[in-house]
Amino acid sequence: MTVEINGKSYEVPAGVTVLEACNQAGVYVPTLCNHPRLEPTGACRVCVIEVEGAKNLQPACVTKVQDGMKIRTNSSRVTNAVKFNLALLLSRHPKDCMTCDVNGRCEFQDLIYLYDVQDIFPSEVRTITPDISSPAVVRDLEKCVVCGRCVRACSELQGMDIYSMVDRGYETLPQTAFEMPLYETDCISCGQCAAFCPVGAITENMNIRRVLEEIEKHDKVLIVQTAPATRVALGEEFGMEVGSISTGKMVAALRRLGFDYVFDTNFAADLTIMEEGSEFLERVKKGGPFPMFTSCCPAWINLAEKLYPQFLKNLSSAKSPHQMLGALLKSYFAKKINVPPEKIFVVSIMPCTAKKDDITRPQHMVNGVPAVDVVLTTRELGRLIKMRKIPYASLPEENYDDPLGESTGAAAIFGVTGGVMEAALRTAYELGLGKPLPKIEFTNVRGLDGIKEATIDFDGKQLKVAVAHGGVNVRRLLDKITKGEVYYDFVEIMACPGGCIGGGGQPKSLDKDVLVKRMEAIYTIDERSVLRKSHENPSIKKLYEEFLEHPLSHVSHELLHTTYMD
Ligand code: HC0
Ligand code: SF4
Repeated sequence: MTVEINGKSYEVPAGVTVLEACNQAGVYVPTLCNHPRLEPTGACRVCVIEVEGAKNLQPACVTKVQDGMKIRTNSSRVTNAVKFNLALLLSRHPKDCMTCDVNGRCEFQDLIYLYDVQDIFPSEVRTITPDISSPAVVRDLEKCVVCGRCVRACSELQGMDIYSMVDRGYETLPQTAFEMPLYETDCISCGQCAAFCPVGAITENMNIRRVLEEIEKHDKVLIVQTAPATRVALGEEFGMEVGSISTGKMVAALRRLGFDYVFDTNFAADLTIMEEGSEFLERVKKGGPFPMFTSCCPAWINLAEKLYPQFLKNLSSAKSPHQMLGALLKSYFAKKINVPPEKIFVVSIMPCTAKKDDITRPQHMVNGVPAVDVVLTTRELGRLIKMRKIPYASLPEENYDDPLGESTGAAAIFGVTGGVMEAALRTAYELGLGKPLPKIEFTNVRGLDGIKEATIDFDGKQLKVAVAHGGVNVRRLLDKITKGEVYYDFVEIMACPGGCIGGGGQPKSLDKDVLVKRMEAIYTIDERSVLRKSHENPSIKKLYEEFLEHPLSHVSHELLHTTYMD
């Protein structure tokens, strides 16, 4: 189709919205309630444009282009309307931006500045007590701009419907049922609502201060571990391109922040494969229970415990990799460096907010102390690095510390949907059948389709596997399994869209292809790895020789496996 935007002609595909057409043409249209990964609603009226022949201004995000359409985005009528709508929102918004957790990273603040909006209307700021009930997510609805992105993220992507817009007009707010504290609802702590919030109304429950205090005191051995998915996203906080891999810079930054040891959660992902893969082979021998579900995603564990308790017996008993590493640090490593476990402080850098909730589980205590003391999201680490003015982009690439820093390509792909399944298959095949894999890549469990299925030939036995990511797809798959419509031997579940690359603690992004780009980065790390199968990791082999003996040993069960709450 041909459209005219601000007097210039452009060819655009049929069926796109005016907003998409303008974006493709490189013409800026401001947005607030719109997000490229959510259904548009046209609620905030910040993207209004003029269409020749139409009496009223139209919201660009929900108006479809028509052939020959004449659009104006830069008339004074449009600009005045945008300014007016923003000024109305500003009258309802607190003015404490300087002390807000998202100061400098707030879409609303940017628009107020960009449009030179003045505080012209009488203040109507509401007094609302923040909801700090959840260890994962904090809601401060005084700051809400009523864009509805949290509501849509929670329902469209996660299928959880925890929030709905309550009250009308000026009083509207995204509320939980009966305005219950978030932690008392069925919320699974995935943090998608926080990742999609354009302002500071929903954020992760921040723990930066606690970490800074420990660094300052430094009366404990300070250990940090980093998740597979943080290394392909942290760079975004520093203006690097989406999909940049900055593993070495991240390690270097963590050393400069003051950590004594920088270890890799990927090491423990390899360990998880050894334990979970062996558990699967054991179930094959014993005849079930099937399907076996992966257990590394804590939001999925929350979902299973709250809404699918019938599957708790099917969950692998393996702890998630960061908990395994925490447990080893406060036992094996503590002994190695001759420091009591209570004198070790472990921080996990995770793309995930549910891990903040996960570390509070009593099952994760080791030698009387929590295995992991604090979880920081990728976003929080970005802020910490900025606070210390560490020049991230120009840092040298440094390596993880030994021995809990070595990992394979199989561990790297944990960060993306299908990765845990593929890593497990690489190892289960070779350990179970005692012969090398004909092809290392299991491409049919890759990609961003919500539910993926594959039948794997295990030397004549046909293994049925499935992978689901994003709560809405996860629930669809679980409902089918419950009804007996489908059968699988092994199922990987990740609650967030894309798996951990799309975790609720990852840098916020308005790039609609953000998941594809981060996914490609993860597979690049795998391809570049010398070792690509968990059972080939020399440090893992050594750990079994020195300490754990063999997968599913007594020590492994004690430290690396867990139980769930009915
Ligand atoms: Fe993940 Fe993990 S892969 S859950 O997605 O298994 O958060 O990145 O750290 O623990 O390894 C998140 C990412 C992890 C864990 C690992 C698993
Ligand atoms: Fe919904 Fe996840 Fe937010 Fe909970 S944390 S309200 S489940 S999006």
